[in-house]
Amino acid sequence: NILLNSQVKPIEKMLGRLKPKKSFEAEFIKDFENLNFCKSTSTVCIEGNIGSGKSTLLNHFANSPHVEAIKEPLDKWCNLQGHNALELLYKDMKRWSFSFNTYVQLTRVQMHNFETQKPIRMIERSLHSTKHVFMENNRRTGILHEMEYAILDNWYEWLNETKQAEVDLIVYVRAPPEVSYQRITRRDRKEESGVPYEYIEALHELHEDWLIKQKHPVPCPVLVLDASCGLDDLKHLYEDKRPEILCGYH
Ligand code: UDP
Ligand code: D5M
Ligand code: MG
Repeated sequence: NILLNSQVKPIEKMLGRLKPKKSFEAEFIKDFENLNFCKSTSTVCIEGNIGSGKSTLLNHFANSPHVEAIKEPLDKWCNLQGHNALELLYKDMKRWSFSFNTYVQLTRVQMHNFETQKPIRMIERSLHSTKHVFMENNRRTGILHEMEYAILDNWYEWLNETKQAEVDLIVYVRAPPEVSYQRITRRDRKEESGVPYEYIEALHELHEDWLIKQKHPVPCPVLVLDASCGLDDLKHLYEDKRPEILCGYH
């Protein structure tokens, strides 16, 4: 019999609550837990600096029948009931960082919990990089007031504890800040026209602190990909690493 994901979750919850009194009940629960269809979708999260090549990687795997590819919801951030939140943020970070990051946290949780029947849910960034990279940068530079940071942090902790931001694998698309900056300049996104190099450098160091030096909690294994090469070499690299990136699926 085939169970849909939406049916498995409530059954798993119900099983968690059952206290086996008789041995056949215990056996049933063990067998049920061992069945493959109990395994829910794995979340693979693509992390990396602005312009490092995250969307390029996501697009590369988007056609796989095993992958539900979920891009960063830039459209939502750039049109929030007629307001361009991303543009406002870059114009005046001190004024808009708190509200922008509050909205980003909401949209991140929506990405983490996107319903799919496919075995891989591939998402561009996560609730964890919002905290360890962007919020951390804004905390250090004083862009976020201590109290604003505390509110966002309280949300992060609660969302994390209640398992609303689970990740099974992080793929770190790692590029030198000079390369990311060059790509940002070349792609010429209107909202990013005034982004200074120093910001990209700072975000690079924060990614390194988190995913390489592991100074902050990392929620799962990390696969590091060197994305400093050209697009053709990058595509070969993705193909070489396909089994690892897709957690064994081809
Ligand atoms: N790009 C590139 N070489 C690469 C990866 C990306 O020239 O190895 C280009 C890509 O075509 C895009 C820009 O760099 O125009 C930024 O890439 P992407 O949107 O994937 O980056 P993201 O901001 O999503 O990390
Ligand atoms: O990311 C898309 C754009 O969104 C890029 O300009 C960075 C910005 N972004 C994403 N998350 C945040 C947070 N939390 N704070 C500030 N800015 C953010 P890209 O890397 O180009 O795909
Ligand atoms: Mg992108």
